[in-house]
Amino acid sequence: MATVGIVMGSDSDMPVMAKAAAMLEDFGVDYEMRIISAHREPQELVEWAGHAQEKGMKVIIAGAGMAAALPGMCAALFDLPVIGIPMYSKSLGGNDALYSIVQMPGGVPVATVAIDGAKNAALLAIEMLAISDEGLHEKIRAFRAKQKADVIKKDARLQETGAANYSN
Ligand code: RP5
Repeated sequence: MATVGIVMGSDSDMPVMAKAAAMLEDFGVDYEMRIISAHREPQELVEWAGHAQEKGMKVIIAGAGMAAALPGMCAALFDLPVIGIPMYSKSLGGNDALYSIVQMPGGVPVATVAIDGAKNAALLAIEMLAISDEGLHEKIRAFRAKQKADVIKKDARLQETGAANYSN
């Protein structure tokens, strides 16, 4: 049983999608990761997304590029939250996928994150699950506190070294 489904349209999406998987692992959230192309193998997508809920999935993270049908098709087949990640592409810079994914017709939402925004997609999925999981909510609080402490440290170093000597 996996709580989150991660699906991508091609293995060329893997460098980005791996970041979502890594974040879920950091938070101890189970996931199932698949490569399923909406355009190249539609029946396989119907089979997977149509049965995702039976397999325990509460959220699907779907990443795709170009004429990105995958997140929208997942939302058509799965009536719990779907988070879409538009992939950067050389020809149109990811705007093609962004527009495809964000412009869903009323009634079938996809929560769309930034182009290549796999980290935030995973965090959003974790926050959705944390609504009914106090242990996970506590991990989010700790994550944000560390994030804040890291920025404070960087600012302190900047004040100490000055702009000319600051390197990140
Ligand atoms: C989309 O087409 C995939 O999600 C990928 O981002 C893009 C290109 O796929 P490949 O030609 O690299 O397989 O379906």
